[in-house]
Amino acid sequence: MSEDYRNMWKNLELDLAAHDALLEVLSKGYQDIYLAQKNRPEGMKYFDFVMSEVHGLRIKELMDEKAAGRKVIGSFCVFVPEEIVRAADASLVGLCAGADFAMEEVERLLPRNTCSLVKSAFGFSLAKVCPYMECSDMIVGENTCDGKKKSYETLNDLVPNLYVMDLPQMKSVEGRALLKAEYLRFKEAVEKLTGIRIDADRLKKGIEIVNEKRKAVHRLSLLRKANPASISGLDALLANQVYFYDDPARFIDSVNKISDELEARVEKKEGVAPESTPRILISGCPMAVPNWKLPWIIETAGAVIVGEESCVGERGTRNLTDDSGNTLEELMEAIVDRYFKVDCAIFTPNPDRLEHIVEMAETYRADGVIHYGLQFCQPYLMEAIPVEKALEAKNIPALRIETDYSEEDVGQLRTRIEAFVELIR
Ligand code: BJ8
Repeated sequence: MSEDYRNMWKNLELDLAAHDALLEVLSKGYQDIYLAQKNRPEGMKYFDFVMSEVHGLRIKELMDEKAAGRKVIGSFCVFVPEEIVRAADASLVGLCAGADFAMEEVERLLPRNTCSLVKSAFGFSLAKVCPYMECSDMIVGENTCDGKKKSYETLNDLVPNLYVMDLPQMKSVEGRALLKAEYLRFKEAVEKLTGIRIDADRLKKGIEIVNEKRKAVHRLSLLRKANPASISGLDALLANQVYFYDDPARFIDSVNKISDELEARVEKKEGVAPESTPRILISGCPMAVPNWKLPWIIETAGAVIVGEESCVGERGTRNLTDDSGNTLEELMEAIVDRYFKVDCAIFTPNPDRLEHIVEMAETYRADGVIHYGLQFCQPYLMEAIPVEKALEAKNIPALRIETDYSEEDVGQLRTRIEAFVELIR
């Protein structure tokens, strides 16, 4: 690791020893899970590089942007409108974390029965190991599930630059009005932070950047309809994870390059697994880096993942924002319309999600759906039951998994998943 990076981490006040330990685990996990795969597209080399530099080069780029007067905003949820952030020449980075860290300290602040995603973000903050968190000029929390909502009261003491967004829980007229009011308040907060007034031209540009990112991942996703599958679910998940960190222009270019390669593979009927391989759709809670446990088990149990109904996946990127408006008001309305369609399980009722899961299973020709719920995540665990029923009604086999970030249940999960894969084979 270069001395420059160590100095950069020191300046960000990271705990260098703990950070070294994290990087070691990350690199080992990446080698064992990602680099052990066979038949990977050449284009994945870019994502391997991104991962090898995820706390290095990318942080340096963000620090350079900050030195040039631009701001970095961190977020935990796909409801934070990136269009508004980009309109103010700022960068949005995802802060959700996918590994247990400093759990003893975390459990002094949060009940043990809090979901891993929330605990992990606290662990990364308490242990001072996340350079994204430390370099963020503003961190946006949001009132979604109870775990997040209440934990931000405590996070407020650890992160002085926390901004909390109030989100609706129902898709009603009042719910939409709340979302609009909150997005207008967020726009003002971003303007204050950056010193940039967001006008229609800037917002149009912001929408264009984010739509291009979405279009690139849509192109990659649609290529996954083909049989044999041209890319593994692990690799496609990685692209979806990198979506939250990378420089937008470089990300779009890299995803399009890999899609060119996949197109050629599809034409030649070349795949990462034989045509007879059972195809799985994953649905449920988001999977942040380096939470690769479940996809790794599925794909080493003889199946291939062909889609992710998740915020780190299609739920997060499904719709484009209409950029045809010419006034600030019209463009803000379009942003509200776009995000109001996100079918997170914190909404009640949430019938759109059930429809989308069935639609995705059909589009990607999945033989079965594995629903992934994090332990103690009430919204997704509760919704797993109607999801299973909706799939049953369409004769699509489903398996409900409840897990966390630990390694303890790997054997048990493997047994259940192997049995499911045999069933749908
Ligand atoms: S839009 S899914 S990113 S809230 S796993 S913390 S729900 S207890 S992450 Fe999410 Fe936004 Fe919704 Fe998406 Fe709570 Fe469940 Fe934990 Fe969760």
